[in-house]
Amino acid sequence: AGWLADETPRLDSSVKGSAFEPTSPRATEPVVGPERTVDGFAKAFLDELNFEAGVALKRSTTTDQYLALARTIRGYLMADWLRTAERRRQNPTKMVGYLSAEYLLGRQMGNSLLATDLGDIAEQAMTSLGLDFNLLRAQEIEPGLGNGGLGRLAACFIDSLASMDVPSIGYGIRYEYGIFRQTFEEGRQVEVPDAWLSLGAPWEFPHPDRAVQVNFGGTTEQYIDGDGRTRPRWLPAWNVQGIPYHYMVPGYQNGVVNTLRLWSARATQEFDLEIFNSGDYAEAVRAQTFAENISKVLYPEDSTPQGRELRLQQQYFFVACSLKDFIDRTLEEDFDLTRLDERIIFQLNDTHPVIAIPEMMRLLMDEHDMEWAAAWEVTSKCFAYTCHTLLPEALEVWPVELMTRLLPRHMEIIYRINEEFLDTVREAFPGDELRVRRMSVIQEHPERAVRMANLATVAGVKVNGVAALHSELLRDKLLPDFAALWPNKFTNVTNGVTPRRFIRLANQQLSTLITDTIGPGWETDLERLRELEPYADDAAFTESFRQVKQANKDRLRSILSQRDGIELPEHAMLDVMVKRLHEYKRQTLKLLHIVSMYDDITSGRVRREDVVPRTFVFGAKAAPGYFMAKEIIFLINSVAKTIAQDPRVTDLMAVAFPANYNVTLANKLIPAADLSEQISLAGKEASGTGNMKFALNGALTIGTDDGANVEIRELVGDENFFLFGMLEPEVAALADRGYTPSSFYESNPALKRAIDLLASGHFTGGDRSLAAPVVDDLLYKDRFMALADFQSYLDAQARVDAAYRDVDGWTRSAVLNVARSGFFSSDRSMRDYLDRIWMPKS
Ligand code: GFP
Repeated sequence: AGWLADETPRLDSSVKGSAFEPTSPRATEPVVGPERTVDGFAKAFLDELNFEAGVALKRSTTTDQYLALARTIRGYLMADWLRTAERRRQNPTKMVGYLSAEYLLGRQMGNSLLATDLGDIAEQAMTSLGLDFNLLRAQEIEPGLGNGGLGRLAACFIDSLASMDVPSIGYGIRYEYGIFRQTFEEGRQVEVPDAWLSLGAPWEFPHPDRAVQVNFGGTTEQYIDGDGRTRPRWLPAWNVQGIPYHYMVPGYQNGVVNTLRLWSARATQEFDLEIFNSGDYAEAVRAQTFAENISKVLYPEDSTPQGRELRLQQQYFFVACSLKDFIDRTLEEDFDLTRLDERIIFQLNDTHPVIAIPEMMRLLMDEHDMEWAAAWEVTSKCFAYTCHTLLPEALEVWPVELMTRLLPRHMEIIYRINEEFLDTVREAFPGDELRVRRMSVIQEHPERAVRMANLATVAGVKVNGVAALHSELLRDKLLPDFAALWPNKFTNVTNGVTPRRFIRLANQQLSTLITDTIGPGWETDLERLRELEPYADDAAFTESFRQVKQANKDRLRSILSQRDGIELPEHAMLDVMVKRLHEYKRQTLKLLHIVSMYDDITSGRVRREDVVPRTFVFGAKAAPGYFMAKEIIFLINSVAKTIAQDPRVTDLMAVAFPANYNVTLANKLIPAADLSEQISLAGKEASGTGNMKFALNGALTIGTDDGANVEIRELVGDENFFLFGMLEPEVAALADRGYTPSSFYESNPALKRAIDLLASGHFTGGDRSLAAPVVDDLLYKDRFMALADFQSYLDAQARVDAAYRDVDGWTRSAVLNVARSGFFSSDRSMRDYLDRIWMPKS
């Protein structure tokens, strides 16, 4: 009974840097998961429920059951996870570190079932216990840790990396509240906090023992080190801890499970017991609240200075945690940090994580004793930067004042990086001080600020755009000076989407049809969809294809009816526009088309029998501080309501705007769509990824020559795509000439009628003032030239109608869209990143 001897007291280990020290037990456990049978699954489920949650099946709630089901499924992934990690540790190679402030993951359960191929077993096991499998699945609140395309892209990328067995790790923030839940009150957006963690979080693994300390504020000073060298150091004023939460990222049925590591902020000090005992409870927890705010909400409103500061804190917080985490890993294997680039390439997903660059310099110099030149040598090989925008205002800048106050040591490092960089520029372009000013990492006007995109471009091995056209414009228009200096730094990687979630999970019937037709394996080799091409003319196949589409529409109708109380007509073309609400994406252009169609019908300008019935569906959230976007939402809802109440049109058109568009809803909407609206002003949408998801699910696109639309059209063929609108050079030329939207209004009767009707108050209960913000903006500003593209858009919509009437022709085009869109798999994107950026052959 040796264990009865006195126990060793627990050593008090508060967090210093990383407290994590692995112990070295003698044996490695054989890792086996639960048995892959219905009984095995049912038993594992009951174990979870009884012994983990401490609840008897008879007494359990739906939430208990959902949580136990989730934990059971993850139990099957666990062995693969441990094995993958061990394999990577045994054979360390260069890894990809994806640094992203957003991961719009979507629900985890379906994806995990798919990855483990356990869906049928799980369903039967639940049935055998008398439980409703689908009801349990429906309990999951999706982790909405992202705003839109950028965050969803990150989620697709980590899925592909796992499915391709690429050693990689995703780093980000575990926001306590993700993107807000949208509701409508009298047609206006109201934001409700997204309490996605409220029912428990079965998919995450917190590791408070691996906490990392992150410093902020204070000053810097010079000191003499042990070797008599003068060195700078940071004397921070306050700190927080970052607690890692691990998420499994399962590959598609390949036994690989990678890790997503999201950081949560905690106060370094527990609450102040003395103050608490004195009765001042608010003050006692002040430090705690302050620290925890850092990971409280996704993108706090940044229209206030406090909001902006919090956002910079978030960015530095997760990046500092992640770099420390990774460097500690490499030190575990005694790796020489001057060769760190042989172990990692950090991909900067937009400018949000760019503060990682000076942080890496600081770590190497101040904490690992490297000299500037050596630190720069390695830092400038460890990062690559992806830009996701073309809007100059979307490139982040941080005021020097704020940066100095929050991260004084980083500011010094940024100054020095800039100094050396500007020397390079002056050498390459002697006497060109204007160019120097344009390229400087520090902008002088309107306030002194750090240009994060410039910093990323200076330090990054590569800079890429996210579609061919975007990468071209990025190089030639957004960062032309940098391209002149370093032409080879610029490259393109066209975005992609994971076929696992967006075809296999979202569209099971289409998946079955595809597999029945070309055999399995296309889920990880999407170019194989080409083999469907010959079936575009096969009567049996196209008939099944149409049935699948109809089944998906029926499913959507029933979901919208239950979820939102929206009743859609049974037979109508389903015309869908889902994406963030932003003026450049031009939801207003779509609205003008709807109003124009309504006007044509109600005024008798078209014969009713000539109208192709349409159901228009919108899905979009507006940033809480974005006034115009919210006005547009209100106007869309107003038009929808008026149309629904007007018996003259209800058999011919309907507008649905289900609230709270998210990944879960996308998975139901996209497979049902006939027409995909991708109508941004040319040169403004970097890529789009929704456009790819629709094409892959057999919707035809009506779109401008913008972002990845260009590549979609090239691949699916002109005749299977409805192109409209100005080309990017035409947009630029019009802007140069001076754009006056009212001249389009004056000269185009259809446009004038639509705008007049909108302005008249017809859709807003007779109150003209309610429509005025949007209408006036269109007439007098229209920054994204909706009016200039209106006629061309209407003409294209007429072509859509004609094409839709030809049922066989339309189906053929839809099949060809699927067959020719295999290029848009995020697996292909990952290949391109590997070949062009992360591990180039040369
Ligand atoms: C942004 C860009 C899109 C692009 C994605 C991913 O997404 O054009 O496809 O990033 O690269 F704008 P959103 O924030 O617009 O959704």
